[in-house]
Amino acid sequence: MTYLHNPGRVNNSNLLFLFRLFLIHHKYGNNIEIFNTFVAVRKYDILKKGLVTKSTGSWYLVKDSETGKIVSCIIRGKLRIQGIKSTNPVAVGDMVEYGISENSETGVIKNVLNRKNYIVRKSTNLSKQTHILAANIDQAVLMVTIAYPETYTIFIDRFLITAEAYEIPAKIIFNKTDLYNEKQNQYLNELINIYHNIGYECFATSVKNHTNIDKIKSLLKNKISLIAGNSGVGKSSLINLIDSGLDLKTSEISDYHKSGKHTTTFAEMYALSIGGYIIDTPGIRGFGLHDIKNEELFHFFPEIFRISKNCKYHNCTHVHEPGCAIKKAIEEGIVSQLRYENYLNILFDDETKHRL
Ligand SMILES: Nc1nc2c(ncn2[C@@H]2O[C@H](COP(=O)(O)OP(=O)(O)OP(=O)(O)O)[C@@H](O)[C@H]2O)c(=O)[nH]1
Ligand SMILES: [Mg+2]
Ligand SMILES: [Zn+2]
Repeated sequence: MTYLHNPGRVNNSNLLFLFRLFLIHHKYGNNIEIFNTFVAVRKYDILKKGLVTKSTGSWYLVKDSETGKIVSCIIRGKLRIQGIKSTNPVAVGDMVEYGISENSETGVIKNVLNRKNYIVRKSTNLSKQTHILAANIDQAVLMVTIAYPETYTIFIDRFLITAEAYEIPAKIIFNKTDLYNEKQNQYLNELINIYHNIGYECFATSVKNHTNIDKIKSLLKNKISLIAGNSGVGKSSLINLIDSGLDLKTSEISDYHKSGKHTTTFAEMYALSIGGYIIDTPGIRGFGLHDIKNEELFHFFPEIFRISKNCKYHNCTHVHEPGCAIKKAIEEGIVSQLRYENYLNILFDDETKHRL
């Protein structure tokens, strides 16, 4: 196509640059700081490494790997990462390369380095796009409550499936034990028994009465942990108690709905004085299970997976097949009925599979 070589035409890369300037202007308005940053980075291409500690979708806080200084950054252009279709290209916990000019306060993220792992939650829209909650984490801690608000076990199981799928060790904290009546305590013990037997470490805490907080401190020490759970279960309150230097916003749950108010709105990573980092996340309703095929779902229920080797058919889905070892294990009380019901619910619930 000869016209591309016409010397009178505007150079393509300059056009692209101008177009990007236009987009930046459209997104951030007349912010001269961002304009300068954008132009300078393009010119000098100085790249530094840093850790993303906060992401709002349009702004990011990056902790410089060398100086430890926190720099606020924007993204330049489109970042394509490991073929994941996600609504957010950069997540808390990501290691990034960013550029910043000498006299600027704002940097530009240019690359996201390879992720060790990541955990996703369902997107707010109905598309199959995922939202990455956090990346490069050592463990995922799920905080749940038997009441005020009640966390449903299907939510717990979806979280555990997600963690299994991404090979991230998962732990469960049952909080607000100070509020439980006898019946609720009985249910608490039942659940702890079920999840502990599968191999998940469980903790029963009261942030209010400081019960078992020392155990949580040892759990979090020197690790990068994600803390997730429904709104109002006490995630931010726990972090405040563990590290009195942090002062995260918390709020009473609504009496009427007995549910949280989504006080934490963006995932943010905090350095703990005991060593390690914790990522506080907004209360979420569910976790995405996008990549999991129905016939593979049981792989992410470790107790079902272990026993499935004894099923008569190697491709047994543990629903109707004769000679199913899982059915037998449920009768014998080795596999919990509750877990199996959640397995079936997730297996057959196509509608909520990507959305719950
Ligand atoms: N009784 C009792 N209340 C608690 C406990 N832990 C937290 N709370 C209260 O529960 C409410 C919600 O706590 P938050 O820490 O804001 O909850 P969150 O999980 O961070 O909620 P989101 O940020 O909305 O996701 C606050 O009023 C806390 O004081 C507990 O162990 N016992
Ligand atoms: Mg919170
Ligand atoms: Zn089977």
